[in-house]
Amino acid sequence: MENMGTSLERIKNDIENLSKFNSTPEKGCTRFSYTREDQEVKEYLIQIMKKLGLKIIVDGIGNVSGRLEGKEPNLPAIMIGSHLDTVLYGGKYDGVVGIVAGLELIRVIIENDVALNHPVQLMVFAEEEGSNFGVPTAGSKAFTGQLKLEDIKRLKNARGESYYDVLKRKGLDPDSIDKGIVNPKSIKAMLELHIEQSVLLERNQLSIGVVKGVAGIKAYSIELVGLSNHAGATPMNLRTDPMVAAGQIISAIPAIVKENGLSSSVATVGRIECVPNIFNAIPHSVKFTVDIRDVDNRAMDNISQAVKAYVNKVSANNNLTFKIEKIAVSSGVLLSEKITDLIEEVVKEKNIPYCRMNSGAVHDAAIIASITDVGMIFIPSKDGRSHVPEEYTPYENIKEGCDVLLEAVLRIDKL
Ligand code: HGY
Ligand code: MN
Ligand code: MN
Repeated sequence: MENMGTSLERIKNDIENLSKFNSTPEKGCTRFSYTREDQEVKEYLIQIMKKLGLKIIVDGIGNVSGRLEGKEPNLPAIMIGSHLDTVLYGGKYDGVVGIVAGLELIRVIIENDVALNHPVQLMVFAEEEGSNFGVPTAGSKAFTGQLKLEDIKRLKNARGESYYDVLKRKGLDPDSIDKGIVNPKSIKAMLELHIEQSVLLERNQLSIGVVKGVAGIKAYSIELVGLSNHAGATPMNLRTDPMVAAGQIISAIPAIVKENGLSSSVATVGRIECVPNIFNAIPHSVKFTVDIRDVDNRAMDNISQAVKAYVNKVSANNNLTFKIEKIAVSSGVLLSEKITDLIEEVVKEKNIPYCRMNSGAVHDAAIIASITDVGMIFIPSKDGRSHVPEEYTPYENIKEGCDVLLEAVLRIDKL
């Protein structure tokens, strides 16, 4: 099986075809879970998987799995997982390369009559980006029992629709979510190939990242409430202005991260809303998000405590009331040493320049790591860009990642 490899042509075709399911073709790639584009891309993929003879299951939250039986169907499955949903105006590689890699390695296994012992299961996790309901990795959290039916009934999108109602409207069966929780014994290991989404591999001329740990996330929505008033007639000393306070807090975030976190810690204010948001009135309220990440959970805790304390202090100094709501929380995790060492062996034998590294982005792999051995393989991102239309990874790098993934699966099958 030495010279068995994946096909660059098919990988390229798959990625180009999948990226056509896009609601903003004029600007990057947008494919939110539970939209027409998401439904069509999954139907397109399911057709391909059916032609390959895979057994298809779509669960209550919209995770799609395609299963290739092995010689011993009762053995736990080797899972290849990632996502097809995107952020607004995202790129065409985030998540997609992991799905295409799984599809391609299944094709190679079939056409070379490789009789694996274990089943291979390709998983398309729903709502990894959290673009609808603000919960990243919602699909893999439901798959592992970390997101329950009562959460689905509670969570609402920007239009006030409950997650439950959206799933029902899409013809899914949210009432079956709790029954769809995976039995950890049914999975041997999980692998995810993903673009790095930062600069380390490119800057060091490396082709593969062997991921040691995946960052967790603590994301909050912070609302400051003051007293709206006339922008011209209200003297500066008589104002209760939430916008000024928001500016003080937002500009203090980098220093708070530096003082309370590690060099790997990051925090981002990505969204801000103002009411009534007109140029000639002092705002009534300002609401903004703070997204804190690190592999190290203590660092994330320290930063989030410090942010909350500072919001409290600035609000008191400005006579404001405030509200802090949790948007998303998941722990930073270290991935399986056994699988990470196996991936490193493959990369070394193929003489590919690589490094061991952490992921600053959150991934489904981190959620599945709570129930089985997980490994992640990174490939370079041009200029380190991602979650933007400019996101790009050369097809040669994607194929190289697919070949490493294929070899890793063949070796895990022998463990
Ligand atoms: O936000 C993230 O880290 C991931 O892309 N969902
Ligand atoms: Mn991703
Ligand atoms: Mn992403």
